[in-house]
Amino acid sequence: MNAMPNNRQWTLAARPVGMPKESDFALVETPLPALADGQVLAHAKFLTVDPYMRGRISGMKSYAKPVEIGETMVGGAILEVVESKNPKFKAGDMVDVYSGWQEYVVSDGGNMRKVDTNLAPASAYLGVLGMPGLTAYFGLLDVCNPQTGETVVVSGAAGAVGALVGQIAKIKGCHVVGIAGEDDKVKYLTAELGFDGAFNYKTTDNYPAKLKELCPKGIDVYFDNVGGPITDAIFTNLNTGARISVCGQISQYNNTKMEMGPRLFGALIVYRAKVQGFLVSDYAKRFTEGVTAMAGWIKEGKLKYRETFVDGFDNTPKAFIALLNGANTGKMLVRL
Ligand code: NAP
Ligand code: FER
Repeated sequence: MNAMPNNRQWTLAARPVGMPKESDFALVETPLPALADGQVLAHAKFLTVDPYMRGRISGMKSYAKPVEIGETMVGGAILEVVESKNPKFKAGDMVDVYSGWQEYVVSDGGNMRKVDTNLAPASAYLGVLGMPGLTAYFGLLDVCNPQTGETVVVSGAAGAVGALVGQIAKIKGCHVVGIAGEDDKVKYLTAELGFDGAFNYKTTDNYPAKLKELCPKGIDVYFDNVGGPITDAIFTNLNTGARISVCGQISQYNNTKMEMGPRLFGALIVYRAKVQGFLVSDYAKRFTEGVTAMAGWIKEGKLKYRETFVDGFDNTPKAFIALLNGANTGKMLVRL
């Protein structure tokens, strides 16, 4: 047997206050156990950094257990099998594992799912064909049921989830407007992804007026990735029977004090609107349906996706912080 390499892991060193800092994470090196019969050794090729990780390190009570100080950061990854003593896997297989911020995994294979690299490049299974893609698919179609001719607005529109939400809404024949934080992202949405309109929330003063201009028939569906003042503005331009899918609230994740905004629930009465939060994991039984649909649209050229790569395992905390600062277009990934 070959000598086992050392593993390296990014652990949580301190609970961040506000925007996370690199010093909130610590790199540790640990030896790997010798491979036993039935086990697989795999090496990470892509790690995903996602906004929900901010919640996991906050220590607040939520839908999932927090990462404790000293524990390895959680998260999805695509790994390549290096050595296998398990008949179900062979060297070279690409596998999807929820193994977190570490370079190597030794496993009995129970937590490893082979990915089909003939269907899509391996990294796509952390984005368009993975958790963010399924979030877009079910959070839009199941929660909001958008109809042909309706107006759909999505915030966080140039990110992993948002860029897919807008394109799925276009596939469904909707008028689609995206909100993002850079002029290049706004251009990407309208020039490359076929959004009907988009604006930069960082350089636009009057969100309600901009929404009225870009949504002349009012808003039927709002897919909320961000919360805060952008979401407040949506309530000024709703149509009767509007549906709002609350996917994320990233504008609030680094707050050290609860933000107090306008109280807008009156609009829900006036417009008989529905607001629903959801977790992608609520749809676990239907993931195959979602992946099949998304893969089909990619093949037909109806669904495009981008990835922003940060190279090097050592840069994983940097990539996470950059994601929270909006450095990504499409899915933010670490490439090893
Ligand atoms: P993403 O959009 O690829 O990346 C995060 C983006 O958020 C950044 O690129 C940045 O873009 C934007 N952002 C950062 N601070 C902001 C602020 N103060 N106001 C407005 N936008 C801000 O991330 P993602 O993976 O696709 O996730 C998008 C949202 O979906 C997140 O809120 C996440 O928590 C949520 N989510 C929920 C579920 C679920 O099951 N409910 C599953 C997956 C994701 P700009 O340049 O545009 O600012
Ligand atoms: C999950 C449910 C929700 C999950 C991630 C999320 C990694 C993300 C939630 C968010 O960004 O708010 O099972 O698995």
